Order: sequence, then structure tokens, then C-alpha cells
Amino acid sequence: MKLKSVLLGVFGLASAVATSQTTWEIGNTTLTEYDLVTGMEIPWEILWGPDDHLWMTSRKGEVLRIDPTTGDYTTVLEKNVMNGGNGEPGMLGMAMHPDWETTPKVYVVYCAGSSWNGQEYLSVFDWNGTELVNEQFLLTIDAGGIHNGSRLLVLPDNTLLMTAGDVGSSGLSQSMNSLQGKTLRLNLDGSIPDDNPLPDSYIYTLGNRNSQGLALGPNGIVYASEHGQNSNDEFNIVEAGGNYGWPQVEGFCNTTAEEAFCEENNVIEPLKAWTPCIAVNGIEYYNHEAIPEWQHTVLLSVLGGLGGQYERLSVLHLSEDGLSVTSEDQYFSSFNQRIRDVAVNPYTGSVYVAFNGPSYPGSGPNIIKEFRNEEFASTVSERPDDLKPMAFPNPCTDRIQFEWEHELRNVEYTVYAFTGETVAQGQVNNKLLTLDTKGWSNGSYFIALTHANGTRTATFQVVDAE
Ligand SMILES: [Ca+2]
Ligand SMILES: [Ca+2]
Ligand SMILES: [Ca+2]
Repeated sequence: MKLKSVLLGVFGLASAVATSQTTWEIGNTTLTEYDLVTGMEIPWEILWGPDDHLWMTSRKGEVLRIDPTTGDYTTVLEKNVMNGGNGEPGMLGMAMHPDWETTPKVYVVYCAGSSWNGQEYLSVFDWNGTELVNEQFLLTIDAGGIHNGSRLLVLPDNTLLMTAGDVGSSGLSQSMNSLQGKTLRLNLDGSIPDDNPLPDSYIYTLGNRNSQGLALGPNGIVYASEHGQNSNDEFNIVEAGGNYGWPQVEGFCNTTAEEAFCEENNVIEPLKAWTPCIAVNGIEYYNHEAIPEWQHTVLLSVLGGLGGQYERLSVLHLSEDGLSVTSEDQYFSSFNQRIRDVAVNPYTGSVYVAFNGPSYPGSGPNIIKEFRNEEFASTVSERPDDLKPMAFPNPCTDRIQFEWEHELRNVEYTVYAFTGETVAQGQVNNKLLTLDTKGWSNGSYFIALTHANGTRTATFQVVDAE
């Protein structure tokens, strides 16, 4: 079911009485509001897929693939989930394989089994063009009636982050014998990366309570949102081996007991904390020129919490280096609808917002709205040539060459080391780009190409000549 009432104005005979379209003023930018999809079950994850469709998990156990121009969708996966998806557990986070052309695989987290005794599965499925098939279980951990996480995020080094909640047992978060209350990192085949903080362990961070937001920001920074108990919802930067303090520390290290624990355990404090809790959820880094007022921000979904803190989309403005939050703007609270997740159209810069209805734990009405800068979108006449290059040789030693299918014009590129450092920068005006990698440390790098319609990345390795 779609509502594109702007069309009534275009096609209606009496254009003088055209249905008025709701618009939002964001500084000098006007966003037009569309109801893209309505009537589906609780949307939990929404993301822009490499097939230029919007993908959605429903907590009730479905994956939908949505045509972003019409809102038409197909159900591509159905699973039985804990409690029928009526409580916190159910089908949760999702991520796509980064090399979609050759490996069209989709990662999904869902909880199944009886209430309070279920399992949380991280599975990967093959996309056969119409549905998700060939389920492979990569990781199984305990699920709980509450606090199951779980967002997924593929990093530029082709590893997968998964947030795991404390399932209501806060003591697990500091225990290295449990995968609960952690951020986990896996290779895309489910194995443990060699460079995880601890040998033979999925654990990437500890001291987490229930993180339900993950996003890749500038310079390889990974951001996370995390639910606090009653106070101190958090916005964090995810660092390998980091201890985020729960349950001994909530928010900043600012009580005597917390200061002692923080000192001893090298606890990483949040960039920002909210008290009382506002119930922070899905996040996305926004840097599209379609909404200049939102460039270099993190869009943060806010459910509104149990304590009547208001639902909204928070826009977190970042310092230039991305390491701190300088201010917060708030939008869309007048809907009085819990906001669960956000996604961005890489071409038009439109922002998609998933609403879960007004009440915990989410019973509808459910809707995905699109907020579009028409003025900008109308200039995006066609989709860009694929900016993703072929890289060879890969691994390389002292030089690497990138080749594109079509000649590029004025496309900015930046090459990052996985340590976050920028190692090269410039413009591509050709089908080929050759970089001198002499003197670069051994390791993984990625090139990011940005033009008006989005960003593409490709990874490569630098190794010794021998
Ligand atoms: Ca998302
Ligand atoms: Ca914390
Ligand atoms: Ca504190």
C-alpha cells in the first residue's frame, strides 16, 4: 500500500485544489514526506541493498525486499521466531555481503525457540533472485526475553560485527566466558578473525548492555548506540578490545566507584549520554549533499523509551575528525511514533525512517516513510556507473592499479588504511588509476570513491615483495 499523494496534484484535474504534500524545512532544504510502505509487520532493520532495493527485517520473522520507487515489496524469507516477535526478541539485524556481484549473500540475526529459553542465530543465506535460501548457521548464542541486540555491520576489512545484548543478566557483560553483552567480530564465513583482540574468541568489545545501532562513519570510525537501564543511553565509538563499562559504569565515569573501575579497566566513555533514557536505536552516517544541513552527522533513531521520553530522529553533528558530537538536532517527534531504524538512498540522498507505532514493544501501526529533497532528486537523472573498481594485482607490493568499466570524471577518491589513517587522496578522471604503494605498511587498505550519487569502496592488501 502506497500513498503518493503528490501525484494527485500532478494528475488531478483541478490542480488548484491539489492534495497538499507534507513538507519539512531543514534549514534551507525542503524535504517532502512520502509513506513508502504501510501495513507490514514491525520493521526492525532497514538498509539500502547493493541491488538498489530497500531491504527490511520484520521482528515478526520476515525479510522484505522493497522497490524504493513504488513501495511494492516481496517477502523473501520467513522464519518462526520467539514469542512470535511480539516482545523484544525476533528477527533483528541484517547485512549484505560486500562483494554482492559474485557473492549475493545476506546475513540475518533472529531469535527462535520458547520464551526465555530461545537461541539467537546469526545465519547467512544465498539470494537466488527471488528469495533467501540455503541457510548456514554461523553462530548460535542464548537468546533472552529482553536485550538480544542485535545489529550487524560489515566493515571495510570484510569482517562482520554483531552486537549481542546481556539478555537481562548484567553480570555476563564483563565475563570473558560469555558472548553476551559484547560486540562480536567474525569473518564473513563465520570463522574467528586472526586479528581479534583475544585469540580464538569472537569478542571484540565487552561491557555492553544492549546495543541496537551500528554504523560506519568517516575514516573507518565505527559508531554504536546502546540502551541504558533507566539512565545513560549511550553513543559510542567501537574500538577493538574496548571495555564499555556495563554494569559497573553507566554513561561517563563520574562517580567515585565508576572512576575506580574505569581507571582499572580502561573503560571507554561514550561520546554522548542521555538521561533519562530515550531508547536509542538504529543509526546511519549521513554525508550526502542532498541535505547539506545533515552532512557529516549521525542519524539516530529514538524509540522514546518507557518513561515517556519523546520519539524522534536525532541528528548528531560531529566534529571534523568524527571523534566527538558537537550538537544534536531533533526532528519528527510530532508523529509520536517510535523510530526504529533509518536508511539512506545513495543516489537521491533521501532518508527512509522506519516507525513502529506509539507503544512498547511495538505493535504498529508500522510504516516506512521517505523524506526526499525533490529539488536535488530531480537532478539525479540516472544511476551512476558502478564506481567499484577492479584492483590488481591484489595483494600488491609496490604499486596497485584500479580499473573501471567506464571513464570517470571528477570523482574524488581517498585511500584509507584499516588503522583509519588516510594514505592517499585525489581525483579520478580516467578509466585507470595507479598508486605507488612503496613504503606502505603491510596490511589491508580500502579506496573510497565519492560523487554526487554516493560512495563505493574496494579493499586491497599490501604485502612484502618476497
Ligand atoms: Ca539500517
Ligand atoms: Ca558504557
Ligand atoms: Ca556514570
